[in-house]
Amino acid sequence: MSVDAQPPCALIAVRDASAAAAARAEARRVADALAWPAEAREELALCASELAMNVVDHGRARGSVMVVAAPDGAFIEVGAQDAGGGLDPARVGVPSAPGRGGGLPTLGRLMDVTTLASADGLLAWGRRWAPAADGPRRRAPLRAAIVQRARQGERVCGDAAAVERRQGGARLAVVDGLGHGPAAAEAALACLRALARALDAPLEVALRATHAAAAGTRGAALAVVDVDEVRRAAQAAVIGNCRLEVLGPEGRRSVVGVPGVVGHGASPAPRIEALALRPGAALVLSTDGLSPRARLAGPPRREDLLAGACQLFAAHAGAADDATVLVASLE
Ligand SMILES: [Mn+2]
Repeated sequence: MSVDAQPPCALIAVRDASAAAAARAEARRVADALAWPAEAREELALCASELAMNVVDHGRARGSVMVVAAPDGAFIEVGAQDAGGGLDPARVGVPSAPGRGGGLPTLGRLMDVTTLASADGLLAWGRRWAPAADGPRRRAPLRAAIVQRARQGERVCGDAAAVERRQGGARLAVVDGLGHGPAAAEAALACLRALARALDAPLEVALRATHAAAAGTRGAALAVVDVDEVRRAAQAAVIGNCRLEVLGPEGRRSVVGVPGVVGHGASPAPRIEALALRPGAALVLSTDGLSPRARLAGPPRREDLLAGACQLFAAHAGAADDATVLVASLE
């Protein structure tokens, strides 16, 4: 493979606060390579810098920041990995938190998809879709935040989650591989890959393909929703022990799942539920590592999706299972 075929990317070692300027410069370089407008480029650069400072302040100043563009230029991601004590979800987005607390909430506000994955340290990253050609200020109508942690004592999380853009919208999924550890992760990732491969197919077709792809793995439970940003509608399905809730101005609605294990036995006949999404409506997808009592009072503000996901996680994620929550909001 020629070096030119590589999408623009950068890796910045973080040992002290000087890494913030380096991260900012590298983020600008990657955004310039994709000809992003100045405003989006500067927001990306701010996130890279905040992530570097977060490693310094909360990650024992041992870690790195990365900036990576999608091969097709559809998005840029900024991420950081550190050697700290992992996620303290109760602290994220709490304005009164002592010290510099702006890092992760800034990421949640300026990125379209933000993910916090907690292990020995913390992996934090955000994805920003390339600004649309019809206006540099335009942001993707759908934003999401994902918070995830492996079961205590496990090195690998058996849950997986994804947000994939598709024609006119996005497909959101959380998957819980049966049990925990590497074999659970393998099952969850097989499901996510199958859902991504069938991204343009209707949900029912994609679910059948996922069931076939997960055969030979331990199997999984999942919650999937296809959001149609134009019609402000969604199609949703839950198989097994995952949960999906819609929060709107008029109240909340839970999508009723069907029992079964994706990848095992006869293909579970998924019950596809049609949902209307009012402006500001939120979707909450979670695995059973979160207690069934985990509920947001109402749809969070778009800037506060990460804080909302962290609140749910802080109050309702147990240490006895892998836990994942995805909170999304449509403009
Ligand atoms: Mn589980």
